[in-house]
Amino acid sequence: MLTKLLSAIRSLFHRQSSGRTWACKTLVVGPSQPVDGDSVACTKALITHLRNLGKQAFTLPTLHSYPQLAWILSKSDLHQACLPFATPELICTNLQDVYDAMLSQWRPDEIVLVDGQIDRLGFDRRGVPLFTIDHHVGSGTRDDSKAYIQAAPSAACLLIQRYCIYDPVLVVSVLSDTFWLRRNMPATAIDSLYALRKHGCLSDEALIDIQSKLMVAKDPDIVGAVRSSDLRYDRQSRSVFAAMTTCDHAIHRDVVALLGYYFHNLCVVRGDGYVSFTTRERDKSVRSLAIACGGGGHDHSAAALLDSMERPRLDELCATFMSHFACSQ
Ligand SMILES: [Mn+2]
Repeated sequence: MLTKLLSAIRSLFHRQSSGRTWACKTLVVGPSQPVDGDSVACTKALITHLRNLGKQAFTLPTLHSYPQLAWILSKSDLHQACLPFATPELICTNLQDVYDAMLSQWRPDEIVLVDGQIDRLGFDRRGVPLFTIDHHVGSGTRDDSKAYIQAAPSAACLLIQRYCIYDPVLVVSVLSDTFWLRRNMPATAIDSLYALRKHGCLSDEALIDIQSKLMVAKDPDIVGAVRSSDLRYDRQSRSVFAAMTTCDHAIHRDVVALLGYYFHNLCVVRGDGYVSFTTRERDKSVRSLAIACGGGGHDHSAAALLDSMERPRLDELCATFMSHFACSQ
């Protein structure tokens, strides 16, 4: 009885304390890398939410983007001081230059970083305070004045469940990070989709529309990229190692998706050294592989940036990766 009462009080307190006092002027950004459906859609939803509260909110251009996400952010989401630095796709080459130019005209009270942590911000804040909302819990969970970091299917689920932000664009986040409700806490993700639905933000038409925007025709260069990769695989352990020659982010992501149809365990190195690890083995984790290369991530999906793309380094990485899964049969 007492336990029940305590838990009811705790839950009431939690609900009361989850309301956050947002700053008057907020810069909302995702991590500099990777830019994905979760970070972009959360950025958009948070900007809209803050503006609806009568506050000023902007974001910066990103270092890259994907065509299927191009409809989410528009010029009006950027401060006008940033526009000369951004392409029509709202991409820039140097976040620091854009940020500094913005500061000369508009200084935010706070930066809110969604879907990544401070080491991924990608620019010097010049003393502006930072608040982080993230669902990557490799370095632990947090709930204090500087960060809200809890396990969740996507950062959007934290915006929905904790901050009561209901925006249909957050469906993009949920679908992206759960691989369309296939992985990464997919049933938990349904709670967030249901919350959107309950608050009148998710109609059948909206869900169909968002899914069709996310489904773009595949680039035939994906096939070429696989063919020109240094491809090594082990049928026994269902693992594939691929070192790509291209640095193209979209091609890399689609090569990972394509190889995922044939293999359970993937290590795919992009031409610039960015390496992603994924596994479908329930009892295996790739996080330690990424951490060993200076990166991090989730149990079933993690990434790092290699210090070298020289042959011996790739051989070493391939050997480590293959042996990690060698006994998984
Ligand atoms: Mn995410």
